[in-house]
Amino acid sequence: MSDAIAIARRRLTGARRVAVLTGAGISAESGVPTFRDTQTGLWAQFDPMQLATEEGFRADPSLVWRWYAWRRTLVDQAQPNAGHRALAAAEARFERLRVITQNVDGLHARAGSTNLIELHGNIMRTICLERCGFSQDSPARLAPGEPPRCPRCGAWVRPGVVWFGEMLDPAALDDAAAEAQSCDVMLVVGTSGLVYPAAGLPAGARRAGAVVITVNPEPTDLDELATVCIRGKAAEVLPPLLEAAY
Ligand code: BV8
Ligand code: ZN
Repeated sequence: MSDAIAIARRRLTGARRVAVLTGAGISAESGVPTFRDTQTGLWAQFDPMQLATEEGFRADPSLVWRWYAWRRTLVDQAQPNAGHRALAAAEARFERLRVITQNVDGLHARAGSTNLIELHGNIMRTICLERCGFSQDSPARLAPGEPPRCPRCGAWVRPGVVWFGEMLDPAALDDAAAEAQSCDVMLVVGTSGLVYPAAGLPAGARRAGAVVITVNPEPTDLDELATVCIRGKAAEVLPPLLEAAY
């Protein structure tokens, strides 16, 4: 067990409240391409920052709908990995362990995490573009179309995710910020830490006196905030890091 994992386990010993910020990296070993990797193959010529915006959708609804439909097929075929499962299992070991994810793939919930904040929404949810209130958890049940029409007001429907330039759900964001402020330890797993406001949470935790532990095979700017940096893959690191010794 790497020294870093041993040191991190010691910092977790006695912790009562643990917050875990996750990004696309935790789902990489489940076969879901990371945001930066999404642009492989036929989508390589598209900038995700353009596709994941309301402007991008209104400019070409069919293109953006097909991009999300493609990502949904990848998520459908994916299974939670040992990293997702270790976090779900660790919920019972601490007074509170809360997962704050940027991922829209729903794999934390499928792994059994119940104490979960999906900051950027869920790709399986579909809502009305004009926000008439229509929302549904599986696009499959909508009338065919690229994109389909809102059964309530006839406008386009869109994925129930937070696009760039759009505010996150204030309640979810406040919840996540409060968790960062009150945790003893924040684990930061599989994120490049480039997208705000999510990327600001580890700094908030550190300012509030928490121990920050990063898990990532690559260095990121967040390592500057970290008490312990574990250079490894989520599904390989999280089980030994979180297995019951407490
Ligand atoms: C907003 C859903 C108010 C959609 C997403 C402050 C400063 C600068 C810019 C801003 C700022 N405040 C706001 C902005 C603008 C913008 C922003 O942050 N831009 C960035 C690019 C500079 N933020 C917003 O627009 C937010 N809204 O602020 O509203 C507002 C409104 C108007 C104007 C101003 C303010 C909305 C942000 C949410 C956007 N939606 N997703 C969809 O998925 O389609 S963001 C999306 O990208 C993901 O959810 C995630 O957040 C991000 C990708 O990051 P990661 O998950 O970290 O993935 P990435 O591929 O980058 O990295 C993967 C990492 O994993 C790597 O480090 C890799 O090494 C590692 N890894 C790989 N394999 C493994 C691994 N780790 C462990 N194990 C492995 N096996
Ligand atoms: Zn509608």
